[in-house]
Amino acid sequence: MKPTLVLVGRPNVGKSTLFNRLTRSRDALVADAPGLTRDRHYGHGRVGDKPYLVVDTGGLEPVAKEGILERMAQQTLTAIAEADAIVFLVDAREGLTPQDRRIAEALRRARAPVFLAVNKTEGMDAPVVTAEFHELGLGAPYAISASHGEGVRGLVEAVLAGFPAVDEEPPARAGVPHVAIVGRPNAGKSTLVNTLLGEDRVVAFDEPGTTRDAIEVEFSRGDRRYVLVDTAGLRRKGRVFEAVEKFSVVKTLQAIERANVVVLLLDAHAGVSDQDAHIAGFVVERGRAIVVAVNKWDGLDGHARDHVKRQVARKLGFLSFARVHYVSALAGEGIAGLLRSVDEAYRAAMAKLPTPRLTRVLLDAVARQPPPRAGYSRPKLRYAHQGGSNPPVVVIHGTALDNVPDGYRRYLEGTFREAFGLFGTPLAVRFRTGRNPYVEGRV
Ligand SMILES: Nc1nc2c(ncn2[C@@H]2O[C@H](COP(=O)(O)OP(=O)(O)OP(=O)(O)O)[C@@H](O)[C@H]2O)c(=O)[nH]1
Ligand SMILES: [Mg+2]
Repeated sequence: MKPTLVLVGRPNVGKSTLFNRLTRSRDALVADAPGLTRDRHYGHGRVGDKPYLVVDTGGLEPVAKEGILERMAQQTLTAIAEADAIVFLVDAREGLTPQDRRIAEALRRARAPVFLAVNKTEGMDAPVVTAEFHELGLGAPYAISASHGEGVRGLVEAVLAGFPAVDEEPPARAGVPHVAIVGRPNAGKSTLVNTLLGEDRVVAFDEPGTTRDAIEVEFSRGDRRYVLVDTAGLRRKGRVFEAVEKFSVVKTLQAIERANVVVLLLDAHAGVSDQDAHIAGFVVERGRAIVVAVNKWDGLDGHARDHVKRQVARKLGFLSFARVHYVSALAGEGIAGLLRSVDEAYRAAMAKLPTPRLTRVLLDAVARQPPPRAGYSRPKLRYAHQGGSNPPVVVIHGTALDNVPDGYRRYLEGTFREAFGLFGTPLAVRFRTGRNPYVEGRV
């Protein structure tokens, strides 16, 4: 299991800047969905063969200006408690502040190792600017510049030194979808879990040793089997499990990592929050299949329902490929349809796309609408093959493909989706240019 790094520090020290640097990835899977929020707080990165997750706590619940620590958001405290490593950011230009001292005090009780990073040190003498921060008692400070990228790699390598290299693949247990139910506190995750498990008398197993207190529960509906991946709500109670509502960003991200399909549960009464959108963005970034379930639908009048539907369309517009279900977890309404969409999304995520058919679909699409000319050359798309599953990756081969605009790629994506009936999963379309002697010959 990949480690989760949690970035903490008072406002304005550079957490978001560091976050962006840690999660900037040249081969992001499907990160270009239009409308995907730019302002991200949950991300994924890797250094060498060590992948990691990152949480920017600056994005969790607002922190009151006064008494920062006393009021440090509950979600931030939970993230600190559940982190695998903590990066505590301070500001070299401001120097050591009383707020820094209080945060350091709280971090000393954390289970995970803390790495103290002194930011904004570009053009400064590292030993001099970091000197005063030794007294925080959190070990030797790392001098970095998040905005200039200085010292960041060294910091991350130190943070990851204690963690093994791990495999990136989502779980694949022969045809049994791993499903994570995620959503904000009180969205009704536990009710949904209880509804799903309750009718089944729970054939449950946990896998001690694989991850710390990770719980996975198998259940079935008709002849379909599923594995429910815990997001911190499941508790063993004798021979059965019960679900309690709890929210943890870290566990949510880890559950998404271990799932093939994610059910994003929204609370119809609360509407679509920024945090819902951030979680959805992370699901897409990680390429997992997704089904949206809007819960507590029973209690709403027509006007309120319209309002929620508009919100879903506006704030989750980047999930245009995902099914949306309006359900009542409590009454068990809409659950059968929801599971059908989970099945559909799983099938799409795992679909086998044969090269001859992919290529035919590609060439038909090009014939209907050729890619625009760019400079001297017109991109030439020759054939396509499947480069991966969950999410499906379509690799297109040809020449001058660096010049294919994003809009055209989305056109192809839509064409493949339609041709292969791929609903509920992100789909990555990548271009691979063969050697082009004409282009390479030009200086
Ligand atoms: N000189 C310098 N400025 C930086 C560096 N990193 C961040 N900044 C600047 O510091 C300011 C705050 O950066 P953010 O990344 O937004 O800080 P933050 O910790 O996310 O702030 P909150 O989310 O409000 O808590 C911005 O103006 C950044 O451009 C750095 O390495 N050097
Ligand atoms: Mg920030």
